[in-house]
Amino acid sequence: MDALLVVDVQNDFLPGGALAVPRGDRVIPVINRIMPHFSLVIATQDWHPADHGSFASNHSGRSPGEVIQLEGLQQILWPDHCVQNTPGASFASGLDVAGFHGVVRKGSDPRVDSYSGFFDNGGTRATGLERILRDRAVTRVIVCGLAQDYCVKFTALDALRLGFETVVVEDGTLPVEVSPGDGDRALQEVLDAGGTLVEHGVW
Ligand code: VGL
Ligand code: ZN
Repeated sequence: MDALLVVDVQNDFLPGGALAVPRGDRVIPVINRIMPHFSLVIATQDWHPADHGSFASNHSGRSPGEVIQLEGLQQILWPDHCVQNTPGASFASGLDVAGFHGVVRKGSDPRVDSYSGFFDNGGTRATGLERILRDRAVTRVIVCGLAQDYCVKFTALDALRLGFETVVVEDGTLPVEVSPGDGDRALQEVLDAGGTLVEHGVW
């Protein structure tokens, strides 16, 4: 059984958004095209409280891009983004949300970030995504969405660690690239961990 994981295709990650992925909107038609080929489609949604510890604005004198220690973990500071119940946190208009069978929200704990759709960055608190997949006897996950070098990468790496066959749709994901090359490095990390890459045309 396959599941399509649609990672964080939210307004704040699109051009014009608070944490924009360059050309991020281009993944939308790709994802809409492949969605009907999956009998299980789960979306993740970055869903932060306004006082989230990953926001530079919550640390006086700090700017986005700086790295701090947050509850013992290295944390890149971001602009405020995907604040719960704001338009920036909504799924992209144009994304076929009617094709989703479930939504998993993450990043709600102000003390820890959550890039992966499975666990917080401390690796301790589960989001419930694994449970959904196990209950449906999923053995393979197909991962697409934003951003390739953060939430897509860590979702794919956790899926591999959990024993799911893991495929990233290369043209269904784009990177934010705080540093140039982060996107390609992220894909290489997924390959090195045993994942595979495909183009959406295979569906
Ligand atoms: C993401 C940075 C901060 C992502 C979420 O969805 O890739 N990146 N929060
Ligand atoms: Zn976030």
